[in-house]
Amino acid sequence: MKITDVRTILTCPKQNYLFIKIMTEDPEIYGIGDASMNGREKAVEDLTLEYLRPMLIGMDTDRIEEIWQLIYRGTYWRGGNIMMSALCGIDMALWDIKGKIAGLPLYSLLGGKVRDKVLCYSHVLGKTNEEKIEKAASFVQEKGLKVIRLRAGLPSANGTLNADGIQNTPKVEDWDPEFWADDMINYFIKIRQVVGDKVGIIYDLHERFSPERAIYIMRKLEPYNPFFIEDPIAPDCFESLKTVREHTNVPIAFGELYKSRWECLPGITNRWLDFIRCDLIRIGGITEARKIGAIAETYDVKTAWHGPNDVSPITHAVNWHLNVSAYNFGIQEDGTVDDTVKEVVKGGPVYKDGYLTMEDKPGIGCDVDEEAAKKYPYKRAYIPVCKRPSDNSLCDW
Ligand code: GCO
Ligand code: MG
Repeated sequence: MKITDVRTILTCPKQNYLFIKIMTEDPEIYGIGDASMNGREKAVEDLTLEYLRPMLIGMDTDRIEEIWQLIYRGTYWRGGNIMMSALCGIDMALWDIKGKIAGLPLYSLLGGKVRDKVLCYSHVLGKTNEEKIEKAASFVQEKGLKVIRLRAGLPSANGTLNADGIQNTPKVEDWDPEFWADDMINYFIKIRQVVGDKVGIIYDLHERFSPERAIYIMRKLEPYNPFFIEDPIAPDCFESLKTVREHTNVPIAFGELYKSRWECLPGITNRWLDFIRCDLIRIGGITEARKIGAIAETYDVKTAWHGPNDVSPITHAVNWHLNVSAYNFGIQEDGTVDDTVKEVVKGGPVYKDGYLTMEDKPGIGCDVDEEAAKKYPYKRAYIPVCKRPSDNSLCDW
């Protein structure tokens, strides 16, 4: 089947999302992929329409690997967040088309199911620590979550991420990695006391600490049995990850900022991490996730694909298909999907008692209501920045 058009849908139902829609010779068969990149959506859209669309029209939708390589290698410059996001949108849309033509759900194209449902975790959010402690308890007792996720940061910072108006500059959060490390440790311990020993607790340190501070925190948390500590340090220096690994035995999850298989390699092949948790949109989609997943399986590393609210239900659905069909699946982050988002994007995984399930449909199993999307126009928004209140210096958010 030939590609007849490549279109974009940019919309902001609560968060900005960029979707890529690939049309074929058969008006009934099209594919939709997610190319959302928080804070840079327009750049991805421009690359898609100006440079990728003209070269894709007329190509065969079946040749996903060839198209992936053409965009990745054929660009010559390689990778980068903007290009990999556009590549992901196209890659997902092509897998969606392949599934629709075959009449099979994506997981079936990936080899079929090895499990029936997907263990997941949700974010404990709140404006105060008391509110978060209450939320953690209700997640476990009422929602039946087996694993919950905390994040390092001041409670007052919750809510700075939303695209709640057109912004001209990033919002600023107070943060001081040197000063607040002990508060972060005490917060984790309090939550452990409230939820008991059987509940898994994930702690997202969100690249906020130096290796030395990360080790300090992780060693203090060892007796409290974290499910894993996520992104304790910034991803730029591989030796730092090695140092952290050598000084603590807490399971480590890493990689939501990685942009390729090659960035994942040192952490996986040296076993400096236990869970690889790339964002599918950053790494170029399903085609690349399969390869990273297979390398991880080879080295006894599990997957925990990135799945916050700022990736759309389409990516959540793709994560689900990968998870049910991969032996080395570890756990899935489950971003709560807002009702306005559900009005625009139809389908996606459904939560019940700590697990995610999905109805069988050909392809990825999601669609975008374009009329609904038009009701929520794009709003420029930035990822916030962190500054130390003491001297106004910037640190990792
Ligand atoms: C997570 C992440 C996200 C990021 C967000 C940035 O683990 O879910 O750290 O919440 O902050 O994706 O846009
Ligand atoms: Mg994270």
